[in-house]
Amino acid sequence: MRCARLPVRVFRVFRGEVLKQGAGASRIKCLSAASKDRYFQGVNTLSEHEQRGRFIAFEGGEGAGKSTQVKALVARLRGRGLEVVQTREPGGSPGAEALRDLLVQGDAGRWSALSELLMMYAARSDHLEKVIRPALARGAWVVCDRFADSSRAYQGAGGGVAPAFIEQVDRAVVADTQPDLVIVMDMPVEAGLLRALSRGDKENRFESKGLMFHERLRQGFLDRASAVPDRYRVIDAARAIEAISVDVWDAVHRAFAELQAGQ
Ligand code: ATM
Repeated sequence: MRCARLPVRVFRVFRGEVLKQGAGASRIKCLSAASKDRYFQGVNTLSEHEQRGRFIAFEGGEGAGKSTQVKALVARLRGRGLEVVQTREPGGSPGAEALRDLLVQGDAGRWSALSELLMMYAARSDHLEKVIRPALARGAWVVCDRFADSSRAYQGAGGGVAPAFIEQVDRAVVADTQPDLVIVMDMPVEAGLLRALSRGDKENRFESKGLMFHERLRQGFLDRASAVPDRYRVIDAARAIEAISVDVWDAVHRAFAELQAGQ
């Protein structure tokens, strides 16, 4: 349920002013029920992404080819004349990139899953404040290589942090800035790990966590996708790059009505 753009009056209300009844009423019908309730209560706490840009996240295990597909999608959206911010997690802002270095390098046991979760969300908080929310607020599309479902999968399903705690942190940090669409790139764990390890880079802390860990997180992504099917698409990533790109575009095209105009 999406609203292309709300009038300036409504945006000012979002910034903390009390709502004048009737302002932007023609658009209220395209907001979520919870947002409508808040709107009519007089204080608009609508998220910026609900009102403005579009937010797409790519998720998946190691070696699933996310980065290649992110680049291809960004190029395609830009080809439509859209402003697109390509970003990634952990990272995406200078502060979050500094945390990334701590998170992805070193021994597998360097951080507990709980410490990782808190650092991931600290990085995410900075990324949201400095990059994602400003981009969405000006109407840009944001395409992010990993987002909060990686925390659910790696620190939750893989690392054993309680899902209820993750959701509590997520509500505080991500709040309403949830992705509009999550593309889960799925492939067998062993093939993905072989691909990732063959890259031989120094960001290999998570790769070294063992097969069972990666099996659990793969299942974590799939469980999440079936729990929230309207915002998730699972794509078979064990295929040629071009075939995957076709499916990614199909998923994006179907999810956003504005892309269908003139097609
Ligand atoms: P990329 O390699 O996809 O850039 O991601 C870096 C690592 O960060 C990735 N594992 N590896 N390799 C998964 C991990 N990660 C988490 O564990 N939790 C998170 O919330 C995020 C965003 C990433």
